[in-house]
Amino acid sequence: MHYPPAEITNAGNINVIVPKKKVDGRTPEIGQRKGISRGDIAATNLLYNCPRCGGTLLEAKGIFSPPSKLNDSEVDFEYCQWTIRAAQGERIKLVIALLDIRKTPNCSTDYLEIRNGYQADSTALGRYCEDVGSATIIASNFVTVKFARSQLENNRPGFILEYEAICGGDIHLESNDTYYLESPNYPESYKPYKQCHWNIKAPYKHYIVIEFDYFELEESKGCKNDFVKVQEGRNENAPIIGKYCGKNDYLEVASRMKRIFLTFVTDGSKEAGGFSAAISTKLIDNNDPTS
Ligand SMILES: [Ca+2]
Repeated sequence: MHYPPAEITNAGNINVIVPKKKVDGRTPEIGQRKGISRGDIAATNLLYNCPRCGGTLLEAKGIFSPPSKLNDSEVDFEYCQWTIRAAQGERIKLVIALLDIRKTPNCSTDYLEIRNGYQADSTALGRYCEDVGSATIIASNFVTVKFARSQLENNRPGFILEYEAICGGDIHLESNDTYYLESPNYPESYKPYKQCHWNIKAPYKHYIVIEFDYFELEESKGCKNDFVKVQEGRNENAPIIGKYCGKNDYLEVASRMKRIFLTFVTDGSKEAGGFSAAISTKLIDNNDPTS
């Protein structure tokens, strides 16, 4: 809805469209005040009972499968292709929850194929035509999923594939290394409901310095909404060095030892530009009383 709620009514206090059903005793917000609706294909592919032969999936997570029957009973072959996209800096985790495809030598005619990227010659992560159990595949932020089957096998379900955009990971630095880390989707705004953890490790007798040359997160009391948390150690139980939010023109955080556990969390409303940081290692100087 791109008009004010009462734009085309003859009484200014009456809304044009009002939901009939109340949720928790309140009239729910609709239209632009609620947000942008999901793309049709992305939305329908999230459902088992409304599968499509191909499409673009932009949701942060979802589950999809091909139609249970061939689209056209006259054709003797069906070929479907989906692309899954996540934000820059994220990776896509795929889980083959079910695979039921006719087995052919080298999976030549009937198969599920997963590729990193979107070009035909991009790296194939796997081609499957027999049960692989619950296989998990980690890909880049752009994945192509191809499915081919012959008409004779149209009573088989094909596959059920779950996907999720994930962030974080391990960063192992050598002496004098610099690693550039950005919030997912940077330089665009980060997305709501993100939780990323990075395990940063420096070599023996080194400590870690994180220089944020750009830092802008939603400002909130106690940084309870969106925040970056830096901890001295290898997991979320480690001592906290600092928790940061809002806008910082220049922020530098250093550890005393060789490990940092870095967390980036966002809540459901108000996003900002995120962060861009250079992470480097420095030799611990035993003569320096602060080290
Ligand atoms: Ca937020």
